[in-house]
Amino acid sequence: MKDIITIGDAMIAFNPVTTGPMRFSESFVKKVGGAELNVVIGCSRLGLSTGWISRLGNDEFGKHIRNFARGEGVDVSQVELVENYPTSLNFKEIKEDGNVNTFYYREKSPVLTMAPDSLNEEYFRNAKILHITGIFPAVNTENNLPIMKQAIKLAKKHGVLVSFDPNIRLKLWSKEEASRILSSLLPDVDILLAGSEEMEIILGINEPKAIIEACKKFGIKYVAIKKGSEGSVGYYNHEQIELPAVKVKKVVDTVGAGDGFNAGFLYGITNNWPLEKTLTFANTIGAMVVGVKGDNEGLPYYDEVLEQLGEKEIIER
Ligand code: KDG
Repeated sequence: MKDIITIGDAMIAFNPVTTGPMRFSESFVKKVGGAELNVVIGCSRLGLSTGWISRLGNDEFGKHIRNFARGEGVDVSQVELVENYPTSLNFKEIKEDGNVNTFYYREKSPVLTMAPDSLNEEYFRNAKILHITGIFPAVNTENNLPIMKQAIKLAKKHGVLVSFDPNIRLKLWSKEEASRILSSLLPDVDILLAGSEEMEIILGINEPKAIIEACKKFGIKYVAIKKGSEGSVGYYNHEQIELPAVKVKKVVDTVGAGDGFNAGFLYGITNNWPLEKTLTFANTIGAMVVGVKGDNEGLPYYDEVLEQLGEKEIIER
């Protein structure tokens, strides 16, 4: 039985060695990225059992990503390497303040070789939570939306909770398209992990209280509204809590912070934690991720979160 399974495109992320405009970046370090994969890597480091459904090119980059995910303890039995579709790439431009501009090369993503009947029903039968994001349908709506709908159908059939992060990437689709497609998924969502600006795009509201009211109407049981440096708001079991962001010494790279938050929130739900404990844990992980360069390098192990929370002594040498 897997705690969390996910579906998504992953890519080689080329991180610049220097900050500033990418046209002047001469050296890049080869890393791995992909929002859905980052979340299951984060969950896996915390101690959950995870699995990833995807396709990668049958090339050096694809082999590297599959090995990397496997090394992080993510089950890759549902990841196939395919011919003629090169592994997706993402070149990053990192600004002085840690904010990031991304340049995708993923028009012919290997996930385009998937179809709804590529999904293995047994995999869903043996999972507790399916985590999906708006990136997968944004990569190619025509091909990927039916796959996502089939994944949701299988999850519902087998009592698997559906966790959803809109992850709106405006380099992949327009606000109008994102709103139209992603709002149509909300009635099937059990756990919503969204940025307040994303909900503004999807539902036209960004005030957490109003978002939570709207979520209740959709039947969404667990809600986390991520507000970046302003903290987050959580809702479940009839309780709503707002917490400020955890202070960060130096922001190095903001990419992956939302995925880290998601991993922490899903960890709390999986362990039936009370809301405040879950939200504190998730906020702490989000803050830890921005202090490290890379999409998933900053995702902490469980003990590291406890150290950060002051619940475990730090022994450095
Ligand atoms: O959430 C982090 C992701 O954005 C990053 O790893 C790359 O998946 C990615 C994307 O599509 O931007």
